[in-house]
Amino acid sequence: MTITAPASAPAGTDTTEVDVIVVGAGITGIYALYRARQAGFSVVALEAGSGVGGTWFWNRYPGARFDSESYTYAYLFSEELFDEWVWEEHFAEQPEIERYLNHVVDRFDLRGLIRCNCTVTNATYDDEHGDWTVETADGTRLRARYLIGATGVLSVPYFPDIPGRESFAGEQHHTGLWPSTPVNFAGKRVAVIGTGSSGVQIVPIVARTAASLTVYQRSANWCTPLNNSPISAEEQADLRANFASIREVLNTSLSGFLHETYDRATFEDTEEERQAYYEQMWNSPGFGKLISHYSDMTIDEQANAAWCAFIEAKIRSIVDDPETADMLVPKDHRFGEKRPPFVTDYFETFNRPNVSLVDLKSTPILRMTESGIETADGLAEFDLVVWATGFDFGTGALARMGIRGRDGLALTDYWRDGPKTFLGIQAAGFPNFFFPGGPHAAAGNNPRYNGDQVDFVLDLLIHARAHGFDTIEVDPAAEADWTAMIDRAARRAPSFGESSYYFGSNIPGKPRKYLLNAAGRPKLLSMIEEIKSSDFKPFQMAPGSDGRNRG
Ligand code: NA7
Repeated sequence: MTITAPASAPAGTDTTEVDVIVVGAGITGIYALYRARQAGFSVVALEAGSGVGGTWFWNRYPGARFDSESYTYAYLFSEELFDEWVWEEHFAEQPEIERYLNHVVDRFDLRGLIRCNCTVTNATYDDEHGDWTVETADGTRLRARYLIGATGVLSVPYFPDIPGRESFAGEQHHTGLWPSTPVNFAGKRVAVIGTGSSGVQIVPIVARTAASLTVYQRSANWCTPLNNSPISAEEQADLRANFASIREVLNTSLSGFLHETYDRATFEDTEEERQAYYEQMWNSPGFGKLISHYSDMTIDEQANAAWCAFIEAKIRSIVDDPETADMLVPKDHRFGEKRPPFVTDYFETFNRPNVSLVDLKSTPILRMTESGIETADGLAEFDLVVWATGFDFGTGALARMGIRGRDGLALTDYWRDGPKTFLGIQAAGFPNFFFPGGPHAAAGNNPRYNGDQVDFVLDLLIHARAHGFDTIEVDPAAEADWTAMIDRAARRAPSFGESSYYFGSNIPGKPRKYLLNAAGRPKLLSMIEEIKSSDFKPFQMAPGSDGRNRG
């Protein structure tokens, strides 16, 4: 094999050459690093943060937690790891998740291969040698045969372009860039802008100690209870005893969850049976409300409306003030059309005397001033503003890496009208560059399908090495077919509305293209199997001119 990889070369040096560079040390990047090292490739991971964890490093705001069950989101490649890690709650909170990911890094001796505080600014493909040169913000240059961008889909925080944002004299933090030093809300006048999954998680926590909390809501969301609970010793024992069957279900299920699908349609039940089932759904944990629901809930308008009416009644029964309750009922989309947030005490929080809600559709933010936020209703003064305004989803991080492929082609130019990919893994014209966990993969429990993609990328690399090939590049026709399939599947799936960030609609000027894969994980998995049995036919592989990597 080629060269050894010093994990901490001095800034500005030009010495590191490895088989594989992984960008990002989040869940996908850590797994890619593990798999590449295990396969015998020399590998280094570059991470912009000062610690590992990716999403679970940056989103350290109070209340941040999984809404997939902890043990279904965790790694499944090692039964020993699964056995020894004791998750405290069915839906773990950020500090526990960060501890877990650090444990994995140390447990598998990966820390020495990770360079933190290392932001990639440019990555250029060298046509002659068939490898990549990567440059980081401090001027360090590294070379690798293969580049794996494991930069995540929700990793570039979005700040709305509100005039005067910089002039605000108080504290302001984005949920996706939360500081590691404690943020104190006690006795402060706090504003939270945004009511997606992050906003609705932080709101109840802030309300507990803030002098006042004003929630700025542009669109209400169909929030339902997370129904979190501690994992009992008995449940722990069951999880361990059933590792093999849990892994089997997670590796083969539609969207990577343990929740079972339900085969009854909404109006096959009587009104009474239906209300009882809705009540059961309301009290069930997390994504069960999407996966174990009536089979037609997301696809039939009346079925969806019946479930929404049930949630609306719940909101109105929980929230004391009818005007506030009305504002909290979504009017512009159906359940499942956007990514549904799961909450703990969210609606109840609006009964507190220190909490108020502002409807941004009727009174948009005009500007920020030194002392607060101004709408048509006047200026509200704050000590602290929380931006829970989301991310440049899907393509944001890859677009900021300065990637240039064959003949200097910039990825941002190639994707000007939206991403073109094959399996959400590679783009034509960008040989030896892979982006598991990027756009066009699947939808569901992210680590599961991202893991499928990492495994497939490693299969490709191992195949190429075994046959003396140095370059791997997807056939443009295969890429065109996959990209057309993504567009068709998105149009066919009536539950997906263009109001969702899944279409890039939250970022002004971004092309409205579906950024996930509505055909889901089964399509991804069946394609992977087909390709493996065809000896990786959709990929063109060739020896390099220098043969450097063929050891
Ligand atoms: P989301 O789900 O994108 O939510 C962002 C929120 O910010 C949402 O309520 C937006 O309102 C609001 N927003 C966005 N732009 C503005 C402007 N200009 N003014 C006011 N409000 C705005 O991000 P999250 O961080 O909550 O969740 C992201 C993912 O993390 C989530 O899906 C989970 O996977 C975990 P809108 O609804 O667009 O009207």
